[in-house]
Amino acid sequence: MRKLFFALALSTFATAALAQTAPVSGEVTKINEAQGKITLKHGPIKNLDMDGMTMVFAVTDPAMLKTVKAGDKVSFEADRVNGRLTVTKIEKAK
Ligand SMILES: [Cu+2]
Repeated sequence: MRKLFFALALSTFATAALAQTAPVSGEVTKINEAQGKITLKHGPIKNLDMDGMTMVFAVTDPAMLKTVKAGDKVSFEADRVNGRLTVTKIEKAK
């Protein structure tokens, strides 16, 4: 019984995570370390129901802003965190 519960909990979690975010390609146009913000020119973001545009995002961890710089092509994930559009993951595009 306990095993079944864990299996259910895990699959529910996995499904929710999949529905939440997916990698989006974009380009860094500006970084504001003081305010913990990054401006990205991004393609469509399905989980946020957003078309391509250039916009400002918050970041979950200010350290993320040190891993990329303006002009970098990136792959990132974004979500609504406490009502703010936030980059939850970012890396240079390969
Ligand atoms: Cu946008």
